[in-house]
Amino acid sequence: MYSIASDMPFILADKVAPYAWFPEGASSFAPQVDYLFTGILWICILFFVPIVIAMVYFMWAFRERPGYRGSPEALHNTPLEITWTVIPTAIVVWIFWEGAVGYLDMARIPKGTVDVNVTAKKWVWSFKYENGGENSFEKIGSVDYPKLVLPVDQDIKLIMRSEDVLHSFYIPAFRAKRDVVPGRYNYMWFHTTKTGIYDLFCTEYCGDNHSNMNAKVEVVSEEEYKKALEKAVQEPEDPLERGKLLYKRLGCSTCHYAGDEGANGPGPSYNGSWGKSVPLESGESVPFDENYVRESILNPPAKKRKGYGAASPMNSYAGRIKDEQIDALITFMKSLENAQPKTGK
Ligand code: HEC
Ligand SMILES: [Cu+2]
Repeated sequence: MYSIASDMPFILADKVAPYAWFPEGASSFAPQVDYLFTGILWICILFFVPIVIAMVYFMWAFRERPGYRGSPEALHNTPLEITWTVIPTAIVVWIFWEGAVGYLDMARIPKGTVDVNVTAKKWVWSFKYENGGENSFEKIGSVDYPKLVLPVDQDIKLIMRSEDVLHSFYIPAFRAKRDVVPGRYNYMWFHTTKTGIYDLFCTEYCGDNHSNMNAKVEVVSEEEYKKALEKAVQEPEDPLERGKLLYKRLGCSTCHYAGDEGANGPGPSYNGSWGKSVPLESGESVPFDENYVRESILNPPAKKRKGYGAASPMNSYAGRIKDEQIDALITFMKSLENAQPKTGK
């Protein structure tokens, strides 16, 4: 399992804004969101405190005691009632107005954006750039994060879809959040204002390893972005390197432990599997070889491994994976023939 917990300080520390508990803003939405959030927070405080003080005072002043008789009927005070109707109404209208303006700004996608395709699946984010290249990964601590590279001072449009269940795309530093839905595209946009590395979270509970469905967004200069795009195009020639990359890029690592990385479940570890005999739900056994791996990738329910089969969350990769990519993954699994199972778990 990824040890996200040990990397938590990295995620939470750094850049905490003076108020609003958001990280320091890095998109053009940030000032507006922070302004409204802080405004509403202060309105709440300015109402809450006097109301509670008055409440406690009235409890004491009008308590029942010998010789005290309260008013037999509710009293009426027109100026007071007008005041406490008009002021809150004005405040609510202001909140609505600010909220609506901000919402429209986020909903209206400008022309001339840098477009990135975002795909969510259990439990990995993947990013495809305009030139067809896909994202790389960045190791921080013990965790390999998918990394989305974006140019600074640009309007960015994300075209988002999910391959399985509902996910939600959230970059706190950009104050940008949107659901990612299977069976349709969802769009969002933002304008990057600052270079740096930012957190990206899935904020829709999407199954066992939801809490590991994180990524990093790196905002870089225009030149660095061009370089990153060139690098993003190719998959490595070397089949083993290619297999290692695909293992992460295709999300296998979110369910299968391999080498010394990846999640410890719900899928079996590849370590030491190659060439062994695999017991199936059906009672038969099959050798862990090329054909078994291929079938497991293209049609996972065909041969269910004993003890894993009942509620297997593995989706078929048919139509999403090329034969050479399967070959590369096989090379990767072969290289783990003598790898040790994960210890200490
Ligand atoms: C959402 C979790 C998940 C993802 C993602 C996933 N798998 Fe699996 N995989 C499983 C589970 C659970 C099983 C065991 C049940 C079964 O056989 O269907 C399994 C079984 C397998 C098997 C059979 C292994 C054995 O020991 O019997 C292979 C091979 C495999 N997966 C390869 C892959 C590859 C390659 C990828 C990425 C392209 C991948 N899986 C992505 C969950 C996943
Ligand atoms: Cu998710």
